[in-house]
Amino acid sequence: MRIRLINPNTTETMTETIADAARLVAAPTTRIEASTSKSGAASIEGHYDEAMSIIGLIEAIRDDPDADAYVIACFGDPGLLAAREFTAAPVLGIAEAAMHAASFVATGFSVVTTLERTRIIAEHLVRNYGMTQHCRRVRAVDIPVLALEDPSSMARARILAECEAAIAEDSSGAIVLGCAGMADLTRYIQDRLQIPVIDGVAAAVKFAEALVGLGLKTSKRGDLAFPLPKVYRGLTADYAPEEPQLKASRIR
Ligand code: 2AL
Repeated sequence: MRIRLINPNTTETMTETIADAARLVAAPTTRIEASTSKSGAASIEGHYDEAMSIIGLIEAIRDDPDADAYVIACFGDPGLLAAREFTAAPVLGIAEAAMHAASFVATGFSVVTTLERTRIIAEHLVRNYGMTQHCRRVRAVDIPVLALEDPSSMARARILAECEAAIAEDSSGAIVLGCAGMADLTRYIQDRLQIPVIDGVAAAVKFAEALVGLGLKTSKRGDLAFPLPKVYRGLTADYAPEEPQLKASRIR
């Protein structure tokens, strides 16, 4: 099977980190094809960045209409429901996948994310995903997304310290890493904490494999039906939903 892994921010180096984490857990028969968004912000750290990333995300799906599944590799899960409307193939968001994985291995988990403002966005996601019973607390380390790649930010040590505080203060049995750019820290932190540490990129890839293996696609009955064809104007004109017959002729 083939999974299209989309980094909805425009930073190539982060896509490489994400793709490495995905390939580490993918089955030998799964091909991971990673893409970096062609438009939008260098890092996604707020509602505006998220909104601006969605066209690039949809473009990445449109450029590869035959993937068996898609993964949105940003912890805000930007455009998740829009993407599920746009394609029938399963679409996984890393926050939703990570929180579900955590709920399978612990009765309570903490999320450790980047900035205070993304911490608040992650709290919204906890509520939207019905995870309030499972998520004990969302924490931020106050490190911008792109600084995760900069050794002088001491990101590894600061994230580890926040995870230790989560165990001590939140009584959490598992940690969810709250940024795709933390994907390469999973093993390091888990080895030190000796509790499950969940990176959403890896979780989303494994859930995508499971859904494809089960033969499940996104329901086209109800709100996730293909978008209704209509005229779009201005900057979005090129993204107007097509007539179903036209779309069917392009998609298997
Ligand atoms: C993210 C992420 O995963 N990628 C990005 O650009 N911003 N999320 C976050 N919570 O910092």
